[in-house]
Amino acid sequence: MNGNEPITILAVGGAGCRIMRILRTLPGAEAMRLLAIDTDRAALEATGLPEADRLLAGELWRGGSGCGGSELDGQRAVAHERTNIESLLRGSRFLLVLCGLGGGTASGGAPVVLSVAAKLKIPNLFIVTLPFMLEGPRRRNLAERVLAENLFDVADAVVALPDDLLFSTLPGDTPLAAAFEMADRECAATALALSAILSAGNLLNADLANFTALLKRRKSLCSIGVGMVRGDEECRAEEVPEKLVSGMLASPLLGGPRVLREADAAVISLLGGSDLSIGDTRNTLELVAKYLPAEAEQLTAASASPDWQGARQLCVLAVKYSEPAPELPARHPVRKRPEAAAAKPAASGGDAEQLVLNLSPVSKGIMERTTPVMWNNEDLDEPTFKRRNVVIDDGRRSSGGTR
Ligand SMILES: Nc1nc2c(ncn2[C@@H]2O[C@H](COP(=O)(O)OP(=O)(O)OP(=O)(O)O)[C@@H](O)[C@H]2O)c(=O)[nH]1
Ligand SMILES: [Mg+2]
Repeated sequence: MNGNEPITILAVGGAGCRIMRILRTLPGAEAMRLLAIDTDRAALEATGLPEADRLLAGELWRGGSGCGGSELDGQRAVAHERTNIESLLRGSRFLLVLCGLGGGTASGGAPVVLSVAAKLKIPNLFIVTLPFMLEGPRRRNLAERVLAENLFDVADAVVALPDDLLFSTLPGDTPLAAAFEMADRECAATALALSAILSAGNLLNADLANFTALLKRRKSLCSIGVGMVRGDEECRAEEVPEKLVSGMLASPLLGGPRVLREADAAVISLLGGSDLSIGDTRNTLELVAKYLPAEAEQLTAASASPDWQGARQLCVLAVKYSEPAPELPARHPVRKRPEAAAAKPAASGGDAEQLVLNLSPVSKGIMERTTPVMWNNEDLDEPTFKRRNVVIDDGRRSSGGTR
C-alpha cells in the first residue's frame, strides 16, 4: 500500500442504495470508490452508479426482486458473490459499509461483506440504521441480533443509528417517505464526513485508531447531527459557527440537544475549503462543546478540501454506550472461565484461574480458496473454538496445585 489506495463506500440492500443515490451527488464523493450490492435490480439501478460498480446478488433464485425480508436468502445471495466482492474491495485503504438492518439482503449480507473485509485485512466501519418500532418486533429483533452477534464484535467500528430518532425531531405529520429521505441525507453526509476524518488532510486529533477505539470499547447506539452552510449562502463569516451548530441541533437523526447532553463520547468533524481558519474551527468546536457533558470524550477532526471551498459542514456523532464499562482484566493474560469457576470452587480455596492457550489460526489450508460453507452466519471452515470464542486453557494452573 502506498497511501493512494481508495476509501471504498459500499451500500448493501435497499436502504444502503437509497443513501448511496444521495451520497454520490455530494461534494467530495468523487474522491471515494462507490459500490453497491443488492438483490433488488431496481434499487441497485436507482443508485445511478456505473454498472461495473453495482453487484446484483442472487439473481438466479430471487430474480432481481429482493429477498422479501429473508435473512437467510440475503446471506446466501451475497455469499454467492463473495469472489466478486473480493475483487471489488481488494486494494481499498478503508471500507465504509452503509445499510439498513431489518430486511433480508443487508441483515444477511452485511456479515458476509465483513468477512471478506476481514479476510483482505481492510479496516472497516459499518453505518447501519435500526428499524422503526412501528415496523414491528420481527424486524427490530432481527436487526438487533445481527448487530449484536455478527457486527459489533467483529467489525472495526459500528455506528448504529435508530430510525426512531426521526420521531423525536420531526413533526408528526411528516410523510414517512420525506422522513426517510431526510435520514438518508444525514447518513450520506455522515459517511462522507467520517471518510474525510480518515482521509489525508485531517488537521486535528482524530484518526482511525482513536475512532475505532472509541466505538469498539463498548456496545453503543449513536445519533448524528449535520449542519451545513453552502458556498452560495448569504452569511457573514462570524455567523457561520452559530449557523452550523443550529443546523446540527435540528438534524432529524440527532434526536435533539438532550441527546448531546447525555452523550458519553462525541466525534466532531468540520469540513471546509482552504479558507477554513483556526478561528472558525475553534469557535465552532467551542460552541459544540457547550452542549456536551464536560466528561464526554471528544474526538475532533477538521479537514480542508477544494470540494468545500467557501462552504462548511459540521457533523457530530454522539455516542451513548449501551453496556456498562468493562471490568479491568485482573492479571493479563490470565483469564477466568466463568462456567468452570461457578461449577467447581477451587479445592484449595485459592483462585481457579487458568492460563489461556494463545491459539491463533494461521491459515484455512486447502479450504482457503474454496467457497465458504456458511451456516447461521458462521463460516464452518473456521475452527469451532474461533467461531464460538472458546477460551482454551493451557493445561496448567496459574497458582499452585495439579488437577
Ligand atoms: N434511514 C433509512 N432507513 C430505511 C430506508 N429504507 C428502509 N429503511 C430501513 O431499513 C430496513 C431494511 O430495509 P431494506 O434496506 O429495504 O431491506 P433490504 O436489506 O433491501 O432487504 P430485502 O428488501 O428484504 O431484500 C427497514 O426495515 C427500514 O427500517 C431508507 O430509505 N432510509
Ligand atoms: Mg430490498
